[in-house]
Amino acid sequence: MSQAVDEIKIGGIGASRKRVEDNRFIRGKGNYTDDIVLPGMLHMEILRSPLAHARIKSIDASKAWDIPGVHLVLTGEMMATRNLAWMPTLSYDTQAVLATDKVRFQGQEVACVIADDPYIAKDACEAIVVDYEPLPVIVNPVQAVAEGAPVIRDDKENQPDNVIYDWEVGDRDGTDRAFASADLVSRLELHYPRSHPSPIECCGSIADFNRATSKLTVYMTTQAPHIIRAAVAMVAELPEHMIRIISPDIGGGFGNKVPVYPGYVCSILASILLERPVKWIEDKSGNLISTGFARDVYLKGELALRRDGKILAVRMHTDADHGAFFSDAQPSKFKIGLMHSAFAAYDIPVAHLTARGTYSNKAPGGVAYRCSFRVTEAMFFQERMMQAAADDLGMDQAAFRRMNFVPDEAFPHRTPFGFLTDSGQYAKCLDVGLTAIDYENFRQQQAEAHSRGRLLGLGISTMTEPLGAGNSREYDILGIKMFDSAELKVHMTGKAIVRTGARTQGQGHETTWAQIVAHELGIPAEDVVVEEGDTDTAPFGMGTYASRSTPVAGAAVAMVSRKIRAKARKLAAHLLEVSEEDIEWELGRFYIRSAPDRGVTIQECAVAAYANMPDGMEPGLDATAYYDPPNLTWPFAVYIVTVEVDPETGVWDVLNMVAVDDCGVRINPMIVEGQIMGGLTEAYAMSNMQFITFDADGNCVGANYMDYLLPTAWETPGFELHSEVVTPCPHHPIGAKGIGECAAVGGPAAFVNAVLDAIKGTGVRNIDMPLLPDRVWEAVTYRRDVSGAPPVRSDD
Ligand code: MCN
Ligand code: CUM
Repeated sequence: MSQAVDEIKIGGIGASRKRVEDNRFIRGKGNYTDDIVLPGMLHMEILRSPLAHARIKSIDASKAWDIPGVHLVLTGEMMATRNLAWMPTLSYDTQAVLATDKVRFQGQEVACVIADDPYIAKDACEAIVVDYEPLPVIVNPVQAVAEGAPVIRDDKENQPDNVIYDWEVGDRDGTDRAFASADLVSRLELHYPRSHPSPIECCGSIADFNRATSKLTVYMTTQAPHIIRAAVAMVAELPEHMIRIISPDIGGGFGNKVPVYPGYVCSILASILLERPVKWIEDKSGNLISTGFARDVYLKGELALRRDGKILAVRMHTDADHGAFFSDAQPSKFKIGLMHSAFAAYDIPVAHLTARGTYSNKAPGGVAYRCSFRVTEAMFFQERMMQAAADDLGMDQAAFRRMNFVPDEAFPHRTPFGFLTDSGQYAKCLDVGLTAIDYENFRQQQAEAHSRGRLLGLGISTMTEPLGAGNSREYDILGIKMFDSAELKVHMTGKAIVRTGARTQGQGHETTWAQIVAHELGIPAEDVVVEEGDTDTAPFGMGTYASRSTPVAGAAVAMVSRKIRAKARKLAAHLLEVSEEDIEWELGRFYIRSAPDRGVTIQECAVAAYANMPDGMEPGLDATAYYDPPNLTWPFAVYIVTVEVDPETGVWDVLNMVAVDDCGVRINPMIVEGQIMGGLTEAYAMSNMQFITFDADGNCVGANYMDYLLPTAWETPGFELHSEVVTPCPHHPIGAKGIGECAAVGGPAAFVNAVLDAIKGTGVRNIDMPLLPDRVWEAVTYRRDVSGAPPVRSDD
């Protein structure tokens, strides 16, 4: 009889183990960057530009220097003397650290003050006099390429205009031919607005340079500590072993904490100059106005259709507004990130995408906010186009999607843009969703309600998205290949510590990595601590974003556990006095094949590794694994929403929302559900209330929580989650796919499609997000599309 330990009881894979990190978080015992106090620490504040585009004629900081308690005032001019006024971006552009020649967006960093406390520093910032000469402002791509537009990046040689790139992918001629043979062409144009991650904790850093040891330690809010170390080594020209980046507890990242911000750089330089620790903690408005934004992409899309509903080809053009600096933090060689992952769920013979990127007088950023490098806009465009096409064909929404899905037996499937999707059961997921929402019944209710003047609508979004960069063949950041790592040390008592190159920000890695160890070794999860985020102790890895932790670092945790198991097997053979070939494994225990009662536990093997190893064996039981995934993982999701729209006010309410997610094997089902609910809440926010926009002068609308709306539990609708469909990832050691972003990526289209379905009779094809009541009202009342593109009127 088997004596294996019970996997669920020890908190292995499939156990909804409570999050161990919450023990400290709910007791107020988290350790965030702002909680850290170092002896002799000074405080830094940033002076930001009030104007979106202006030449700097002069900066007079003399009054700031005179304020008691001020230790240093940094300006662009001083940074320039150290070659630090500009820094390289992850997209091979340059970005101003502190402005020298011009300011290029409202909120741009102009100067920093370092003082005894943050209040003195803030007052001193206000004492700095900057003489600006205003310049014409650009807030959208049309203005950026207009005749006579001011050149925003006149600092760059070979930059005669505001175009950053013109890029294309796919088969242009083949697509043209398919369009020529189509029965029908469906077209859609829309804008995905700027949105913002808005984690509870803003960005911040404490730089601590020790002249005696030459070591620089930086505590900071980063999702990718090792990448920051590499960047600091390059920019500050310090050797790597003299740089230690520590990312303590993070109060939410959502992509906001991937980029390198001027505040980090300035605090580091200030600490080097002053030889004291310097803390910078961003305030909320500073975060909203200047931090790495997301989206701001315009789409022109076309589907070539056969009369029976078969999609023959896709043509897309996107215009991306990147703001003042091209600083997309994305690791692909594709200029527009993974935009061309669009339509991966559908079996489409041929496609072509053109993309143009332009500068504007807006904060830089581009790919943050719960998205794998523009997958969010890709899937939104896809699912909005799918709805428009089904309507143009007069076909049922669900049937149109189903007939075009990649069928189960077609995997691995090469998409028309060249991605290789791994596995899935798309039609089955859709069926689960349709049953859950009671589709046929709702369509009847909808028709009845319509006859009485009530507007009910149903929106569907079905998509697969690429999560988990890289593989190293195709993905790199500044030349560093995308892979990840895990180190596992099993102590003599059989307790263990696992460290990875990822960095949790709320996703629960401290809980789930221990579950993978439990699954592989039978060591109870509670006997395994997880540590991440310190470059002096963690193995080299690329950090947490793009839902890559489970696909890459999580895979490394499984692989390193297997290395440990291989060594433990040798120890077991020694302890049992048989040869290794006679040994079998069951969870938590090795035994002799011919005598199953005679066995040793993994804990007994651990003791032996330190106390009773065979002659010639290296003592100890620890190992490191680097994992280079063969492919991205491709989870699939179905989101279905029903709404009622009030035509008198434009207000819409969610009646029901159903989510069917297939992310392969779920390590911790409860955490996965938490990820989905959080993502759906953000999807609801983006579709309903949340955006950052600009008036014609480049003033940012949305730089405070009066304008930038966050949904609370009160506004957020209920979600019904389904986990019936599990298609293991064929190339992942435990069959898991990423889940962290699916709901935020696929969710928005379901909400928007539902509202447009409710007002279908009006002939309106598009209302740009967020679907604020006044926009919906305008669409219904005047029977016209409503654009959300900036500039907005400043009194809006
Ligand atoms: N998980 C699982 N089974 C799976 C897949 C994942 O149990 N099949 C678990 C993982 O072990 C992990 C969590 O779910 O604990 C998320 O895993 P994964 O999908 O690998 O995503 P990452 O850990 O890489 O997290 C990144 C992702 C991104 S890119 C954004 S943005 C986002 C998101 O996570 N930011 C978040 N979710 C967030 N959740 C919180 N609370 N805070 C953020 O900042
Ligand atoms: Cu683009 S947000 Mo997440 O990948 O950190």
